[in-house]
Amino acid sequence: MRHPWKTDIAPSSITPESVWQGRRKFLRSATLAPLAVGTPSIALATPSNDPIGPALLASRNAKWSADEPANSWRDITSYNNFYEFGTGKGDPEKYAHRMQLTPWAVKIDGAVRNPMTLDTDSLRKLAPLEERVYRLRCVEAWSLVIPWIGYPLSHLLKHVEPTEDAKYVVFTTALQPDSMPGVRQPILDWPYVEGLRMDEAMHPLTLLTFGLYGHELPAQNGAPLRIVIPWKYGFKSGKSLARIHLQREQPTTSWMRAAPQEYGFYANVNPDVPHPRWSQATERRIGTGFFASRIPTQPFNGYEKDVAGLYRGMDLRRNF
Ligand SMILES: Nc1nc2c(c(=O)[nH]1)N[C@H]1C(S)=C(S)[C@@H](COP(=O)(O)O)O[C@H]1N2
Ligand SMILES: [Mo]
Repeated sequence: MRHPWKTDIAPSSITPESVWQGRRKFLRSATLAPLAVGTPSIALATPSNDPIGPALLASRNAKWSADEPANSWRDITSYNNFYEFGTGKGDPEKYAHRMQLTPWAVKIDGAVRNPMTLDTDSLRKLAPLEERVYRLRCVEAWSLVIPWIGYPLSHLLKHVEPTEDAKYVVFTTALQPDSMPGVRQPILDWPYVEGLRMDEAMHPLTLLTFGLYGHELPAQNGAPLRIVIPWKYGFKSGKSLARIHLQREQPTTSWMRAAPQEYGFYANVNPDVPHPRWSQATERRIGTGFFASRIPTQPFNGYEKDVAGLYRGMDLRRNF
């Protein structure tokens, strides 16, 4: 099936550097053709479309990968939300490299038998890395398809041995006022805080993420590690994690605190429940050009059969 938003070729099951390199060469030589047949012109031939940064390799997990072409490296790393660095889509690419990434420590504590503080390397080595192509649907009604690299958060949570009191997981992300121009503005109550119910956090789709496209995460995508929950609006997927805290009570997240009528705790992608100020029925796939048609948004962002069971019996209009 051809998608009008096709901007890359589905990677093979294993994606060593050389494979990506070869694929990009192919794309560069292939970019002249689409213009001739009238499909949208996409900025694939720019040097900045080459992945940069240290390599991070992983085998493709086909079971948990979307059968759709991924967005280009350029799209994924230049159109970002990371309000600590400003509210413009280009601000994270411009400023996030100022973040101090070493040393980095994530504190995992609260309702666990084995609290610990781990550096990036120890966290990365805790379980085998997988490449997973996930759709990312922003609450602003645009979307990307991203080949992430990581492992299910459940591996880390089991490692710290949750107690009976562990009903919710709270993610607190990094706060570095000296390198984050955005936190001088009171847009959110910094640091950025997100959360999941324990069963959501333990779900095999919930990915502790260290890289994308065969490379370590660029700063603007949440280096050195972030969480990715593909069936929820993008704001649930906190970047640059500093603390993972397990507790009995449902936390108040940054977006709930800022606008409780607009952003709920669950934030499952739902085309039938509009945001108070706009529809969620369709989305714009980034990289397809301004005149490309919008595509229908799927319940739970297309992961309905995998996750709908988590919400059986819940009123999803009330628990938005
Ligand atoms: N710490 C932090 N995490 C964040 C955000 C943010 O502003 N700060 N923005 C969120 C939003 S709204 C989205 S859509 C995704 C975007 O992830 P991406 O830029 O890697 O595509 O990150 C989420 N994680
Ligand atoms: Mo978002």
